[in-house]
Amino acid sequence: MKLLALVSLLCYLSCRVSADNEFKGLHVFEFNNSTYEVIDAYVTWYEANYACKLFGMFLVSVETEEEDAALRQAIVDYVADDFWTSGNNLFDLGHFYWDTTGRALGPFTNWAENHPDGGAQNCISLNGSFGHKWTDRFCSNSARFICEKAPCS
Ligand SMILES: [Ca+2]
Repeated sequence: MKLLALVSLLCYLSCRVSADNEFKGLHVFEFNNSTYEVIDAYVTWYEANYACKLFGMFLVSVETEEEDAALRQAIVDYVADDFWTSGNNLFDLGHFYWDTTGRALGPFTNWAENHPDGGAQNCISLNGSFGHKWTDRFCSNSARFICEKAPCS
């Protein structure tokens, strides 16, 4: 049953890709042997997570200050937009981790002031309202997103 649901979701997403080109890349760039694609679509965290996998990539994980700076530079023109990362605490409330690597955040983090501010905001975005520093948001909110393909992923 779970597999059926997953296949349905993948078909749904791939249809959206081909139907109206909703998932077009805004910007592709490389940094430290990873390739990144900034995607021009407003979707939930869950949709973003699957969409990156459709592209043979993963939702971005931000492990170093240098990577964070490269990402923020890539989206500097999109001051009004949030971009989903793979960061979430869906399965261990209170403890954020990168979905792609399964590793806890840190040691580097770049939370916006007064964040994370908790509640049921379980997914991390690079938030345009805070210079694309990190905020916890409701995973069901819509945001743009960034996919990453690391050499060993
Ligand atoms: Ca990364």
